[in-house]
Amino acid sequence: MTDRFQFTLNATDGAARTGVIDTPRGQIRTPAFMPVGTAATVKAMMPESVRETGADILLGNTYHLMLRPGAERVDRLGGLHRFMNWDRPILTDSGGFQVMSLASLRKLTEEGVTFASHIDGSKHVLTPERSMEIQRLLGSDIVMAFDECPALPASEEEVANSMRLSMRWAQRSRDAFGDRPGHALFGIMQGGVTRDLREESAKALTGIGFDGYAVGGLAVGEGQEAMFGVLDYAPGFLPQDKPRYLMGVGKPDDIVGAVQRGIDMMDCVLPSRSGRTGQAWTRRGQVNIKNARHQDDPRPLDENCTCPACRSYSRGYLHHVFRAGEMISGMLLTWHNLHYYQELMAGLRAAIAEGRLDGFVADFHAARAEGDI
Ligand code: PRF
Ligand code: ZN
Repeated sequence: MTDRFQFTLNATDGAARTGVIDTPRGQIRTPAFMPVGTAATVKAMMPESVRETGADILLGNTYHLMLRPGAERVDRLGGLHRFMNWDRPILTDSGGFQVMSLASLRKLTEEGVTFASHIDGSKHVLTPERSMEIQRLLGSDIVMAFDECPALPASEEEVANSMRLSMRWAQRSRDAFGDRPGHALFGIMQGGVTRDLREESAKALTGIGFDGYAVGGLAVGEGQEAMFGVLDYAPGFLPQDKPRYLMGVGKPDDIVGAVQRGIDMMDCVLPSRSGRTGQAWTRRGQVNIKNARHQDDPRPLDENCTCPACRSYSRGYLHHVFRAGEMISGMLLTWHNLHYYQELMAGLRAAIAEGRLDGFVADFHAARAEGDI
């Protein structure tokens, strides 16, 4: 175990990379998928079970935890790792993106953003300095710079002004974070779908200097083709020797495409959220367990999956507990979905290490084209 934060690149295949991030709380194998534990829990999962699916790191949220139960309270209770009983690495998002999508009465200034809580309407302020303080109180291992992300489509001028504000906030985040051995600070690239703005943003961030770099501002309404268009060049603007994190992505085919284009880390609520709404993700695509075609089906969701839902339960049972509104429905489907996502990441890592990513991706798409059996 290391007392430092360090990224080691082990192999590349085309633009794709595989490696390891060493942290004092353990290793993160890349490409990595981070399950989302917004409110200090990956919903419907025990932390031990999340680990069993193969996750090396979770994502937590500044915005939610500052509102409830409060960052100072989490600190008094021993920090986020102890609070939620997850002793491995945690990355925390910085809050600005969630303010824009969840809070009301938002007011954006050079200083930061004021807003009303989506929980009780109480008034709050987030600045780069306060976001760094909250993420320190939580005990986050990977801290995200405070940024702003415009919803697309937006005018190029809006995207440029927003990106430049985020770059000034990135400098303030860097200054406020200071020097914290064993903890990392990641900068966040913005710039929408405009190549020049992405390049300008990358230059600003690399000039400041971060431990890792996120590609923000994607998967916000532009569609997969436009997102891949940006990912064809944006990772290339970032340093080879630092991790690259694509924020809030995505569906399995988004993940595969992003990894092919040089992304090392991702997070998304999709596998956990869709597990609670009766959607399963398998090698053969999406399965809606609500559908009546499953009610007499004795087969598992996926006969090749080794997760508890597939080892011990039929589609007929999974259909029944969903229809009956039983809690085990969300538990089993979330477990399966997280297991499937982590197995996909393990498959991508092995394929890159062995120089056979193209074949792996071809098989991935072929299995999905066959459809659910
Ligand atoms: N910035 C931050 N968090 C994010 C995003 C961003 O641009 C996105 C965009 N997909 C998801 N989460 N701070
Ligand atoms: Zn399964």
